[in-house]
Amino acid sequence: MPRCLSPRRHAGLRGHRAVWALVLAVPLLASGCDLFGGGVSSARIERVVVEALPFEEVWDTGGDGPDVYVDFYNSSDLRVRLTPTARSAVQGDVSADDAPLVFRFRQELRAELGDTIRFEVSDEDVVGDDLMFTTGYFTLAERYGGEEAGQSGPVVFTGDRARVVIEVVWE
Ligand SMILES: [Ca+2]
Ligand SMILES: [Ca+2]
Repeated sequence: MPRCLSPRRHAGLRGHRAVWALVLAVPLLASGCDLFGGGVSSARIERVVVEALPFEEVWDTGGDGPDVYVDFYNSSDLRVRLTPTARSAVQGDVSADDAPLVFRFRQELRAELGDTIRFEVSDEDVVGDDLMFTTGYFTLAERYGGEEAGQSGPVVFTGDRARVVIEVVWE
């Protein structure tokens, strides 16, 4: 009788292969290697467009609108972690009529596809700013749709009466 692998043993080997693919992929992703085709391994964040938020809610006691700015957080880039936020300018006393609000950043923002990143939209106050919206942590790899290097496009986040678009150039 020939020596064959039992189906159970086969399944075990396939499982090992999947684990090894993961073990190899994680450091490659972290190093910014191009696993996605099109020569794309990172993205430049051009601007954030806040298309809709519940601006009419009472954000400030004075009865005027919120004073809105955007923060960028990158949890996996040591350089950025040491300087934990990149912040846009503030747009004061915003109402729904001012939307869409466009935010750019003083420093160039760039992320590898595998980096864990997050954006927050906040209302600036004298003490203790109010968080208006957060994308939560995500990776651009989760949002990459096979674009070519040099192509730009939107990464869209929605929530309760909220729509925030991160415009990136794939690199
Ligand atoms: Ca406030
Ligand atoms: Ca205000």
